[in-house]
Amino acid sequence: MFNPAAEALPLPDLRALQLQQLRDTIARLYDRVLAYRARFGQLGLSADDLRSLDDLRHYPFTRKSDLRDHYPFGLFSVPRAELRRVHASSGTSGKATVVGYDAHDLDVFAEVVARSLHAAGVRPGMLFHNAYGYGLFTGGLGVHAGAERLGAGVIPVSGGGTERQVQLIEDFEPEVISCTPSYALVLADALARRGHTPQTLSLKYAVLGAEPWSDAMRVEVQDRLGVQATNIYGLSEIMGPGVSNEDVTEQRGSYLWEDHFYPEIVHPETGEPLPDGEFGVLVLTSMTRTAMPLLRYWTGDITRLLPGPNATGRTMRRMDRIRGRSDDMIILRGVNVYPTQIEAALVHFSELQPHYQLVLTNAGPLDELLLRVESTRVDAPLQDEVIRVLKEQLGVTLTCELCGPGELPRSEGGKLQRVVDRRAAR
Ligand code: ADP
Ligand code: K
Repeated sequence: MFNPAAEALPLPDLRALQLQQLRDTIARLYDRVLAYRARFGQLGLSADDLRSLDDLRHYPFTRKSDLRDHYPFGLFSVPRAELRRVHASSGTSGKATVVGYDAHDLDVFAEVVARSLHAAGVRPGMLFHNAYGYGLFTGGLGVHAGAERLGAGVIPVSGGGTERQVQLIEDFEPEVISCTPSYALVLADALARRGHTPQTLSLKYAVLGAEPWSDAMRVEVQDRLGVQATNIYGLSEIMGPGVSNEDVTEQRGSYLWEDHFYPEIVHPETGEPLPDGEFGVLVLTSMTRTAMPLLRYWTGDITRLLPGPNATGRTMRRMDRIRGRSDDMIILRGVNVYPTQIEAALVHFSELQPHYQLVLTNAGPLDELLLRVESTRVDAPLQDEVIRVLKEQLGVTLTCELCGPGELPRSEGGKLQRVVDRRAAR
């Protein structure tokens, strides 16, 4: 463990700490964030109404739309001069979801990532090839700071440029790689083309996340890169990567750092809390965040909590892999995008009609997204322009097929299925 005192805190102490921290968070939101004060006021709630952890169910959820409504800094609870970093969720333009960190938040961020990486097998002195994207996306800088905190030597490669990545892996011989699972397979292909086998590669550990993946994919990555791979989970609204991570000795569910993030699983329709072990929407409260704590944030991610004894000595609960989402968000190479964002970007083209379909496939190692859209002009230059604009505005790489008017299915009264998922299970 990176921090045994915290990770193995006796359960009664952990629950008492959570209750105190939740009360402090509610009081802080009431005092400092107008939007929360108004909501609590309407419901007649204050921090004093949280007498047990069970009382949390009476408090309102926070949703992604709340961040958009208060864009950019409306939910922050510190003056802007105290900010030390700002991130924005990937794949969004215009009213992105913006998150802020003060010095204390960055300290906690590095701590939870360091715990995550330690659980993943990373140790001081190892070289760490970080292929998560740097920039507004939390992945690159978040993992970077945590790896440094742990005492690893970080190679800040960022995403893309596969041939260069391969060259750096050959030359620097890192023990650890961190990226999305789909990109790990792209790198495995490229390394194999250069004649590498798992035995000739220096890599020992892979820390993979930012998008859903399966145990079958884990086996493939492990076999082809000669690594042990663990699942890192997180989201910018709560912190970034490192909200939870699997232990490499178990590879069975990601430990949630419950002294900072309070987890609940709720029913996707009713919002009622569900017991440990049942699948539902993961709802998280960031209890120690000072620049932007969020109460009961609706992640949209479907999973379950795995309580009970484990061999690692930690008292914190694990969460299972993400099974899917309660909304229509698509995750493409780690980048989040909603169909409505694509729709909004298409408005710029006078030739395009509001009839479109999004087809997800996975014939190769990566998920691919095909946009089929009706157009009064069907030619290659327009097709390329659509692809370019979507890449520029949303950060997503997709292919485009222009169709003649009337070629795509129309709604027959019910909800039109915009996203057609043709991905095979891995
Ligand atoms: P991140 O930088 O962690 O990807 P974002 O805020 O851009 O943060 O995206 C968060 C979303 O990405 C999560 O709500 C979830 O849907 C998805 N995600 C992150 N990590 C994983 C993971 N390990 N497995 C499945 N989905 C993940
Ligand atoms: K993501």
